[in-house]
Amino acid sequence: MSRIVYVLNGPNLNLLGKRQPAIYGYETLADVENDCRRVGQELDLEIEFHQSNAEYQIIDWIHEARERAGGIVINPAAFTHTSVAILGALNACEFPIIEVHISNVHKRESFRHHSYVSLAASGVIAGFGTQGYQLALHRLARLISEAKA
Ligand code: DHK
Repeated sequence: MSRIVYVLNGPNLNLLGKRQPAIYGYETLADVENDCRRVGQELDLEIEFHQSNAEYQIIDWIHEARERAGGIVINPAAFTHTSVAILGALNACEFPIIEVHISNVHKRESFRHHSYVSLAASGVIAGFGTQGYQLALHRLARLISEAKA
């Protein structure tokens, strides 16, 4: 199985570090990307890291990943709670998908308690801050190696 992993980030995550730091912390998306690249190297994963505020762009990256990747880590941000279209794109993938939320969505407003994306995810990480991305990569590396064995 391919060791390419797409790490996809949804709307407003470009403002990470500046937006509601009490909820999302002070680390920027560039910090998260650096962490993912470092951990990716340790785990022998090739990281494709992207962020967009546009739903169609995230869907296009999922379609691209479908052709060449071994897994996806996705923080769909607000699209988590609204996007049947992103769920449809993820359902078209045959590799493992890990859903990440920086905040503990279950401790927040009730509209954040439902995720369309979870229907396609092998696992969900929420409330571990930006460290959640690193945990997700560790889990994906395990799932990719198991699929190979
Ligand atoms: C990020 C967002 O922007 C919210 O819309 C989600 C998620 C939670 C996060 O915790 O990373 O509800």
